[in-house]
Amino acid sequence: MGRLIIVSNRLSFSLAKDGDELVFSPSAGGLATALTSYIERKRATDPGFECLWVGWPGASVDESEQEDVRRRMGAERQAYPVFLTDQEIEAFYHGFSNSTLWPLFHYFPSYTQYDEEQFSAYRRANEAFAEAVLQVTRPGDVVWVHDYQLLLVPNLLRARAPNLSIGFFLHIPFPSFEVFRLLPTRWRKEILEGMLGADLVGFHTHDYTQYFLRSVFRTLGYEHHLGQIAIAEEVRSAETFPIGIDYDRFMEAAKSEEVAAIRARFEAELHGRDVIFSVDRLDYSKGIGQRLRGYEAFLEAHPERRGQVVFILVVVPSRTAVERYQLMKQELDELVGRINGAYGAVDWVPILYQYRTLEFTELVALYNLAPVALITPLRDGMNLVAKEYLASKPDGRGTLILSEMAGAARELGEALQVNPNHKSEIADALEQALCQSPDEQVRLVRLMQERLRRYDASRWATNFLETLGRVKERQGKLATRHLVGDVRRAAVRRFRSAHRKLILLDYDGTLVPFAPAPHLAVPDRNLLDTVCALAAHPESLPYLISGRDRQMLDSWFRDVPIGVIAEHGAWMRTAGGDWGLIKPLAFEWKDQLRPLLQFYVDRVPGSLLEEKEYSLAWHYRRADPELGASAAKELTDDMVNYTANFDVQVLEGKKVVELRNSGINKGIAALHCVALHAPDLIVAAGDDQTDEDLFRTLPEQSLTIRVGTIHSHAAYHVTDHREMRAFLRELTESSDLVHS
Ligand code: GDG
Repeated sequence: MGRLIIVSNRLSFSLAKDGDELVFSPSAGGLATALTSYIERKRATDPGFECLWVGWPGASVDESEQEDVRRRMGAERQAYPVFLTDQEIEAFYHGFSNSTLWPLFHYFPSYTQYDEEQFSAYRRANEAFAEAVLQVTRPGDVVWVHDYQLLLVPNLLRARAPNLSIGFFLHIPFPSFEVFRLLPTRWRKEILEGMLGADLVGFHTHDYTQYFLRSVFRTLGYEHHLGQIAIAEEVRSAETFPIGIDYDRFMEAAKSEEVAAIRARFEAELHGRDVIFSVDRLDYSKGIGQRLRGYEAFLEAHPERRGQVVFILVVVPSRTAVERYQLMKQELDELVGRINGAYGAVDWVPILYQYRTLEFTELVALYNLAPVALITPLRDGMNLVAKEYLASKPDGRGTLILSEMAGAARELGEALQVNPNHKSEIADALEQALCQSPDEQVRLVRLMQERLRRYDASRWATNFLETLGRVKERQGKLATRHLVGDVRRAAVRRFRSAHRKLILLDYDGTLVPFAPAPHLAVPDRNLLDTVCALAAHPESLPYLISGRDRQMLDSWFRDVPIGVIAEHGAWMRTAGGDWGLIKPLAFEWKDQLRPLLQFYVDRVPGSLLEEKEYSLAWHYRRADPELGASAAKELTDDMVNYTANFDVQVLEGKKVVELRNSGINKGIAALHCVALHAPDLIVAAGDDQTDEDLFRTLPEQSLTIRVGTIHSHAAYHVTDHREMRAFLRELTESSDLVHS
């Protein structure tokens, strides 16, 4: 592999001025630590591994000094700077990133600003990052972009370097569509398109991935199949990769003498009191106020615990330039003062509050000594503090109280999980934690530790990058060849030299163009002649394989010697034979779901309900395009939920949403035909998702043709139905070209 180019807003270090000297100091934070531990391990085990980190150095640099900084960063830190002015940082970072995206994605819509100027600044800053990446990338490099400050970067890169391997990871939650849609439509589209410029988009939890896929569908109309999104000419992927920590680093530090000494120093001040510990950046998403009220409720409900416990509350200064954060600091100071004033005594302060950054060893010492960690964010992408607490317990003793709103809650099921908004739940959990037996503590902590040890930060990065490699490979496989020139002549030759030929042809979009209503797509003379010629060709067995009902197909092709598969593979008849069901099917579900579809017919003028024996289809070809498209997305979304308990699947086709029994599809029907006729060559053609089932199922050496798009499981593509018909005619015509 080429080099790994990491792109994030902040680098793994910050630049600061020490007098006239520029100095580098390490910057904390989950992203930087996780990636640094991956890079270090990789460098130690793979001598060929090369990595370059592109990002903002954390301070504005005078133009006169930029060249020098760039050179030093390259030589000393394998990093490449993106220089931003103070004004740019204000509008891009404090502005759109932290006053729009951060609050909204953490479910604080009332704190969200909608400022067009800031969005423009965000776009410009993203362009600057993309430009910097393009300056340093070489062919074969892999680019991995991180987090909410750089959502537009993947697509900006894609536009300029179409073949680049690009990954994107979001470290904060992706909100549900109801919240995401609060962004103006244009921003929403640009953001999703921005992210989809990446070949692989990663999230911490399955929910975030699903919310993203749903927002993509509802906003841009791209469907997905198990997280794979087919957009015009490409397939992108969205998957879940929960971030881990550098487990060994915490475990080793916790066992070190240095940490033991700090711990002893702290303990001497605590007089044997039970410590409840928390550490967060000062942020409204962390629920610090609610947590303190929960602690207050605990002291109120358990007077016997007063004087016996102490809450060490560490709050790390953050985003101090944003007004909302300054306000929060005041509120927090007041709340701590009030609780300490109300419950404290001459020899006991209930909350030991520190507003500062801790040294790493101090942090581990506190994790290690605290019998209880109270980690209760209102929302958190993952939350590494919860994981670090567990990794700092060599003896397995301790209890983690964790908010169910943190991404980490998905992996840490053995923790005491609480709703962070509910103070009595926090109070009860505190009491429960203090009563938990040592054996039970060890049992639960060991289970979680084992998971954290195996799935650590390095493993997280490795998984992501390996998946990105696979996505790229799969894209290569899905690129089809245009059925023209030599490729086409070779295909015709294969057809002519085969003995028994099965030909499976989709109808709408493949042999005829789409008509305003289903019954209007009547086959013309030219098509009927083409099909008859195929049927007359020696040892050729043409079949229509369509989602349409059998009556309509019969009425059009009654006099043509051709087999027909109807309703996506529910029914089948051979040429001149009788109809039979491919497998027994139920249809009672239709009565229950029909009224829901009817509701959409009433709501969207011009749309109509088509009823077939084993399926229901809502067509909106004649409806207002925008209303139709947005209602179709809503309907599909609704139906996926409604049909969870039925044996029914929901399919979005071209201007149609269709419900049909699961377990039938064109692929399964095709296998029946193959078993029946034992052909030595299969030709199959189709134009939409339902035909992909067919292409996926047929043997690899089949001659499969997708109409209209180049990314498909088919081997070849043609542009439209005309090109398709011309190819079919060529199969049966005698032409010297073919034999040449
Ligand atoms: C984003 C997402 C997601 C904190 N105080 C001190 C200190 N820290 C370190 C901790 C931990 C990290 O900072 C904070 O962890 P978070 O999980 O909150 O990570 P962030 O980078 O802030 O946030 C978050 C994360 O990305 C990773 O994807 O989990 O949900 O918001 O590592 O140890 N370290 C030291 N002193 C401190 O005072 N030394």
